[in-house]
Amino acid sequence: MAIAHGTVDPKRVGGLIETAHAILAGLDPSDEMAFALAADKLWSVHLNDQNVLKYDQDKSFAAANLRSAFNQVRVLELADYPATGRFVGLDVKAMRTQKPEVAHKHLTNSRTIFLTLVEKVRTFPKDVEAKCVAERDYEALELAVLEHLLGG
Ligand SMILES: [Mn+2]
Repeated sequence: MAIAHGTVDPKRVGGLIETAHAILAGLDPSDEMAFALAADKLWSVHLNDQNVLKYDQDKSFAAANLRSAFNQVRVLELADYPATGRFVGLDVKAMRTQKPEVAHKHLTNSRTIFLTLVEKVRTFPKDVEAKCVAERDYEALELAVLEHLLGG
């Protein structure tokens, strides 16, 4: 993304960021999405999850790191991503030992959690966020986010 504007035809350069691939590269998925959004180069996302450095797990969205998932949804929501006309995709796969009749649940579970997190982002108290930032009390902000995610 950083060198896109140095190419012959920058408008043809963009990217799709997958949660798990960012984690496997040692990166923070929401930071990468925000960076690409800032350059209007986030052409799509594949939301899923990954538990540390092992094979490309493509776990259900938020299954390994709920906070990271919240952060990803937050950057997409704050950027009004749907207004770009681009799509949020899920790249999740069934666990191999599951019975066929439940092997599709990773899709509906990921969608459910995504939509729940959209509501969590939209209902996070903006006054609390503004106060914490104004006072540079980021520990209070962390606690407020965690309590919000826990339903408090
Ligand atoms: Mn993957």
